[in-house]
Amino acid sequence: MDFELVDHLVIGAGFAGLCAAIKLQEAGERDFVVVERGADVGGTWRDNTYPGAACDVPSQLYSFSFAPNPDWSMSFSQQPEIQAYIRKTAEASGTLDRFVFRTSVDDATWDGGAQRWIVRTSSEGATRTFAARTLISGAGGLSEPKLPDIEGIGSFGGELFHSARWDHDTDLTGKRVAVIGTGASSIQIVPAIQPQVAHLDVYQRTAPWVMPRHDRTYSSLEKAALRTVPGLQKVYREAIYWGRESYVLPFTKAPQILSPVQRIAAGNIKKGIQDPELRAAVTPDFRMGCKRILISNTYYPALDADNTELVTDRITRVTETGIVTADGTERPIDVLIVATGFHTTELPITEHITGREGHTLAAQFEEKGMSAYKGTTVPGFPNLFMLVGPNTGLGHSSMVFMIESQVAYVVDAVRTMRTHDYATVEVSERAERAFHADVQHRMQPTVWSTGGCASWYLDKHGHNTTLWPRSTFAFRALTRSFDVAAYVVTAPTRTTREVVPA
Ligand code: N01
Repeated sequence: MDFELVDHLVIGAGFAGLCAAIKLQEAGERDFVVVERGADVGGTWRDNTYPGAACDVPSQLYSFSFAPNPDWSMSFSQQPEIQAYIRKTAEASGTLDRFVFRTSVDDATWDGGAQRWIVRTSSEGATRTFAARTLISGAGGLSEPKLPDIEGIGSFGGELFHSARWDHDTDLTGKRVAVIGTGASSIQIVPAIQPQVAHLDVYQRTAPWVMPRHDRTYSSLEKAALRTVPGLQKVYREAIYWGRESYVLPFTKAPQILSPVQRIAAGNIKKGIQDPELRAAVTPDFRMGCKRILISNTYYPALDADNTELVTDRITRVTETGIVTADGTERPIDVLIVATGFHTTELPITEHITGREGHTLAAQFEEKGMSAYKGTTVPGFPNLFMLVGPNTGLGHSSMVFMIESQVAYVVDAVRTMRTHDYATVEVSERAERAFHADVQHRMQPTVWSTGGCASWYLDKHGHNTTLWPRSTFAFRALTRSFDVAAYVVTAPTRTTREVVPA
């Protein structure tokens, strides 16, 4: 078998993988490859092209601190603009020649003898195998669409697609359309397609809290000022950052503080919907913040439109021509859009990564619960670094901030390995357990645990394995430098020429 020796193999070319590539290069690491199954950079922003797709975190913060963009057209950017930003940043970084597109990671197996990850990839039938010193996963938490397990869904005869795999060849004009789900994706899709379709059924299992969206277009003067006034963009970004950070206390320690905000969301319902029955149907029965707080000025009016019906009866099955609910009603449709979210608590990439003891990361997570030291490293998986790993998600601020923090940690780990000639670094079981216990302890008073809802933040045991229960600056402080004392390190045992498949 031919191996391609590389120092670092990065999985995924979204915000996380791209950030890793840029920062590795800046640190003088030249020998790395980024493997991406899609045809372009962008990750979730490349894949989610549904009508109305936009960010609900302000653009100034939802961008790299090292690649500020004074030209955002709006305070909350639309998907095409974010995707263009990611592409432009990738081009400007000079790292794109290290990216291998349309290539999937089939499996990555730790070879203890060679002290390398043996990574098999495939691209349209052709395979390549890399032997990498470190494996950096930027595969993301929102990459694998989750289809609802509803009886008969496979027999539906019309067009059916997931929100993250939008079928742009399907013209919705004049059609009867159903959307299943009322999460962040759905509340953007519904108002975008409602004026176009003949009839729209929105299937709601749980009503979300939806705040007004304070979006606005930046004037040319503002953009010019951001471009030319020294330090202005940084100060602006900081102000947005601290505004967002003010949510940490209510989310994590004192959810009752959110009561006035919840009243604003209740006002948004009143403003957007005239029908009292519909108002009652969309009013959540859990505390705000328990599920992601959504923002929209157009969702409620779209639900209130004459051609829309909100269906709250449980779906029992899908037929060839429609959807049947528990009350026996069948609503005929031409197109079925499932906006039912992603595999978040199982992280699909973990099924493809096999560690030191011969089991997959998925199996370890299944047995011990999904957890990683500082959201990044896992015992039994030497030289593996996860970006956007367990308990790094946010309910209030920008994931790009978390990604930059984690990447700084990983790059410092790589630097430490070079400086001290460590062949492997593996977090100790003790350090990881202590970290996990602290995270879960802090999770207890949070609104995600006490707010009275079921959410994708929680795994099947009710543990929150997805969100970070502290401030983002606390996370940044924890990841500022690589704390080698928490790791078991080994010296090189072989030369790189002696790689042998496991
Ligand atoms: O998915 P979701 P999403 N039958 O999991 C319902 C990010 N994002 O794609 O609440 C019927 O939030 C489910 O019901 P319930 C963001 O992090 C960001 O909308 O579980 N319904 C829910 O209503 C977000 O959190 C932006 O009872 C079923 C919906 O489907 C994450 O992506 C924009 C069902 C799923 O909601 C995911 O958002 C968009 C079933 N069998 C997304 N299964 C930004 O703006 C599920 N549901 C940054």
